[in-house]
Amino acid sequence: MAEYTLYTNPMSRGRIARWALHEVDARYDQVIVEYGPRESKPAAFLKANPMAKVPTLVHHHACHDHVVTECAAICHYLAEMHPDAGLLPEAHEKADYFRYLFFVAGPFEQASISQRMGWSSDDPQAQRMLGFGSFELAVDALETMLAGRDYVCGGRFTAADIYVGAQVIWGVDFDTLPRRDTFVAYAERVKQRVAYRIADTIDEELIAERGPQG
Ligand SMILES: N[C@@H](CCC(=O)N[C@@H](CS)C(=O)NCC(=O)O)C(=O)O
Repeated sequence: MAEYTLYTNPMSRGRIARWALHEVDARYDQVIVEYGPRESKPAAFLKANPMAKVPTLVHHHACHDHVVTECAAICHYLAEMHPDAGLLPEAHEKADYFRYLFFVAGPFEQASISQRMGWSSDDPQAQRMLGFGSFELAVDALETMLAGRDYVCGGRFTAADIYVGAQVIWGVDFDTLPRRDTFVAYAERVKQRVAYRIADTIDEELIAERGPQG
């Protein structure tokens, strides 16, 4: 058995977890989980993740199985489990690392999804309660945070760039983010990662093999 089992679907956020697995050069088995009713999904997957969401990562570690869900957590967990990959932040990088990782996984993702669903409010009181304020505020904040630096922590790629990078790549490629120079340049930069290209190719080939259902 490989060290990890990745429950994923090629048309899902599971692509982020696959990218992270390749960044740390981990051995993993994949289980493709089809979209559909809960009852149609593998029992082991449902047991591992009561949310029935992909990606779900199971780490077969020293006679125990450890389940990790949430893409951002998976990126950081793999960086912790494989420190030689050099994806963990140094002490002086930790503030940016955790700030950006949590900002993008929380408020920024909520802002993007809300925008896609057409959920927004101009009411200042509602915006005070919403963790992301408004889509425009979250996008402007991310642009300011990424401006003038190559990566989340400055000049060096870390595990935070897998998650933040995937969100920005998605936003630029699918026009869910405004095409601002900072976003386009950052997306192009992180796409140059060898691990990104390997993982992306695997998922694109799976989509091609599987046909329109992805
Ligand atoms: N917050 C989760 C979101 C996971 C998620 O929503 N996954 C979607 C695919 S991108 C899913 O599994 N949808 C299938 C379903 O809900 O039945 C993460 O970041 O990993």
